[in-house]
Amino acid sequence: AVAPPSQPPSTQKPIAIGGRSYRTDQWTNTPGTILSHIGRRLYLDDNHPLAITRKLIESQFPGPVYGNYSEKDPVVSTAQNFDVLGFPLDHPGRSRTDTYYINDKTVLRTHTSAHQQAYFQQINRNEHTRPEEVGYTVVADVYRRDAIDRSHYPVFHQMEGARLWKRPENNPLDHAAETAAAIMKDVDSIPRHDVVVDDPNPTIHPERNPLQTAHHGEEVEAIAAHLKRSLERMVIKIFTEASKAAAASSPDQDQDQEPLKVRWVEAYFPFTSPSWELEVFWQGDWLEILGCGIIKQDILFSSDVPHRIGWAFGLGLERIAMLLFNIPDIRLFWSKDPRFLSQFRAGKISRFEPFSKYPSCYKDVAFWLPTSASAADTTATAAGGRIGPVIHENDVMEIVRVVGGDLVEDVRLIDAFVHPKSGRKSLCYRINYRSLERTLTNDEANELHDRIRQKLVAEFGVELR
Ligand code: FA5
Ligand code: MG
Repeated sequence: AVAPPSQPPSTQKPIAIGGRSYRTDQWTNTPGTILSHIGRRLYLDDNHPLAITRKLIESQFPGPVYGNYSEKDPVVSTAQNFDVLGFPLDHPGRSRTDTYYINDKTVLRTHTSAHQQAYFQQINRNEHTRPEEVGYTVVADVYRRDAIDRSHYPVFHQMEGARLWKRPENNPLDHAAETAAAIMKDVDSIPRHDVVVDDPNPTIHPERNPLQTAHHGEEVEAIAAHLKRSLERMVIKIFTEASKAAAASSPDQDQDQEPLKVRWVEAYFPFTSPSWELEVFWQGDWLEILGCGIIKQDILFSSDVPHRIGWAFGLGLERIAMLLFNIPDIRLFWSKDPRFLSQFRAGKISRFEPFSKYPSCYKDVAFWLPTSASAADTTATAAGGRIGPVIHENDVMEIVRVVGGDLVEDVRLIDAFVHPKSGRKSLCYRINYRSLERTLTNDEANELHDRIRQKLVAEFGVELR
């Protein structure tokens, strides 16, 4: 199990969110700077790029089959976020270094999958009033303690989607062929596309990407086909719109745009099997757009829909919006600057024209980890890991976030070594201070940097170098 936090019991007051009060305890690690993002609901502002992106994707998952929803309240139980979905007790996602806890039983959701069970239950409740609605999309803000750079922000937005089919109630495995044939009719009704999609792996791999053999048979090939065709179609629609916008913004330039390249890769999630990720080749690199898979039957059993089978996916809205609108920095989504907001119109995909880019101000902080660090702990500090027995890289990021807020563009580990004699470990992080809206003075950056240095000493007992 995840080790309980070592800090002394918290003396914090209750936390108020959306008119409700939550007790705090030694698990609480959500700062006010994060809480202040709750309730913005950017995806509801019609002229905001996240709302435009949401609508474009929802249009690919229309009614009456799919209901399109959003979830306002980000506070969920650890049961909803983890247990129901089959996260093992030692899964790193449960750790306080990765997740914002309100208290031991309550977190800010780390993904929209926290609502899967509720939406499956809704499909069951509406079985007679809205029998065609066997799928859904849901958009929501999600929260993660993570790295700081132009594509990571502690608050971002996901869209989850799922689609279920009914199976015979008795011995569904004996009727797998019939179910598969029925599902293939739905696959055939998805409009074809002519983009070449790389999909080198078998749909099911016994070790790497197993079928849930106790519950599923050949229907899974049909469901996988439906899932993949639906998501390919959505991604192709998005990228076709993006290239149209690019062409419109520079009409006389010869479009030396590369053709769209899309590929499927095997993946792992505790709540789907088999699972896949969809990647798009964008500006020289494969970019992960979404994760998806065949829903674990145990979740359907515990969500009042035991006689159904289906797929689910989860995607990052910012990631898609950044591609669609050519938005270079994820912090911009939160900007209230009219130079940003005035560039977007409901229903229109356009190229973002950066207003002037202000200068970067790089400052390094180097420190020795506390000597209590065992000499054996010399593991290289690759990004995103535990950097000492008491410090996780995300904890360093959190100090930078709390002090520097949106004035920090990115933080990178630039040096790490172990002193050959003392065995002490030294780290150096480079912080890039840059406002999106104005030029920072060197004094301002120095002041922030000093506070970050002092906080590293006060909270982790590091020795500054
Ligand atoms: C999940 O969150 C799963 N819940 C997705 C899922 C749903 C799988 C249903 C299967 C069935 P993951 O952590 O990979 O998976 O995030 C999903 C997507 O969110 C990513 O593909 C990416 O597009 C986006 N994403 C993840 N982390 C970030 C981040 N820090 N900033 C922006 N987007 C992110
Ligand atoms: Mg992923």
